[in-house]
Amino acid sequence: MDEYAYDRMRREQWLAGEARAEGVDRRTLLRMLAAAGAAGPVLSAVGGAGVARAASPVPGIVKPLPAEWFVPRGTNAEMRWDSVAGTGYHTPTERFFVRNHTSTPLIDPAGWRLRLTGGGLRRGDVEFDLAALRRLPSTRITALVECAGNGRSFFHSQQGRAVPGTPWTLGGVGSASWRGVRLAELLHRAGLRRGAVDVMPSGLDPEFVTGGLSLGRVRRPLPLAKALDDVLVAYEMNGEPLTPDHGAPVRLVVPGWIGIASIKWLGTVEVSTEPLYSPWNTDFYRLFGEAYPEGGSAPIGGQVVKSAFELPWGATLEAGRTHRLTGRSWSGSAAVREVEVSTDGGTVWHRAHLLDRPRKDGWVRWSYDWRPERPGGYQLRARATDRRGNTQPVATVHNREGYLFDAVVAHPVTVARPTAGQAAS
Ligand SMILES: Nc1nc2c(c(=O)[nH]1)N[C@H]1C(S)=C(S)[C@@H](COP(=O)(O)O)O[C@H]1N2
Ligand SMILES: [Mo]
Repeated sequence: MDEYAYDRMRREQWLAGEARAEGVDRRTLLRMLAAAGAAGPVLSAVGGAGVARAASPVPGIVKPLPAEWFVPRGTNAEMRWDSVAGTGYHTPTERFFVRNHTSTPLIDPAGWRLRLTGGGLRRGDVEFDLAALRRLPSTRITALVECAGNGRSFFHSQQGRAVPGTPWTLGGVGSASWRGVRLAELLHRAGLRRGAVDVMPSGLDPEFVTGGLSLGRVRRPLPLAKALDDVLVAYEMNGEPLTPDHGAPVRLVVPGWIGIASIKWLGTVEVSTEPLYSPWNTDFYRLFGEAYPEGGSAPIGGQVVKSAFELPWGATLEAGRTHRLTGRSWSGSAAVREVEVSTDGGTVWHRAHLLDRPRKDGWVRWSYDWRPERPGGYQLRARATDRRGNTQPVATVHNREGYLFDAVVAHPVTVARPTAGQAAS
């Protein structure tokens, strides 16, 4: 099921009055879309009624955010790539990036219910509590969660054009193992009506307020075909119950789709016989700019190819020694086929050694041994290619919101003369 084609179709249906936009009235949304087309992203300002937790560098996030592991970014926390070498294939939960539109709610698991509702159900509403969910057949999957804006800051720092929105470097992504019940299982148990077309999961976090308007709960429709395919209603992350910041007690995991699809703190799932539309459909995830049509591109689809070094920005390395450089590469559409590293500004590329068997919905760890002889400043580059032939370009075509940065990132390091005491080693 193609996310891109789906969102474009729903948007056209909505503009033609054939899809329902629940929660926000049509005039308001049209006004916001017009503003988005003219003046920058609508969803960058954050209001919301969450509890501010003063001790945290990011009010609204519950878990500790040590400065060695995270960079605070507004209501979000970015994972530091220089902190994850040697942490294993999956991102440890305590190091996983957090993207909150408002703030993390604390939900009592005993009182929590998931309600399936809507005209697309044959026998009316159905509720599951956590115990009921845990009694159902469970599935474990590996999937990345990656924010659509991951890499955004490089539009400015590397390509010279500022873009608004959260200035992620490359740490708006994580890999985890997820356990839960397939959404298909719940939908079949609830009983689907033949005319059901869309599924709208909705979060229990505070309503999202921007420009004085509440857009309601964070929610984003999925086509029934995707919902019945590989979507997981997850209650475990990396073998433990979900933690508050990552959606406890239950979140959705939508493999291969941008992070916003994986609704946290899942409360209701509406099953509709009408096409559904929400502010989190890709009107706010479209590409604007001189390379795109006047009203913006069609909505963006899956994630692109990226690579990151597990190395501090501006690291100092000693000359005349071999350094094992490590990193990870991933792609939204296929397994990574190859990773190359350049240490000379992108002229000569060397094949990196892949440490994992490449897989779809996961990243691959790699290493490259580098022995710099001459002291000075260098830029390290890693470039991945996936099995569909998607590769990382020298530059990403500019788009105003800074989505889908896929260009090779130049990672600066300094090579220093060996200090006297170490020269003999
Ligand atoms: N209910 C709810 N779900 C949500 C969000 C949110 O703010 N509220 N943020 C979304 C976005 S934009 C992303 S990128 C992912 C981030 O998941 P994480 O915080 O577990 O890393 O959650 C998604 N699910
Ligand atoms: Mo996101």
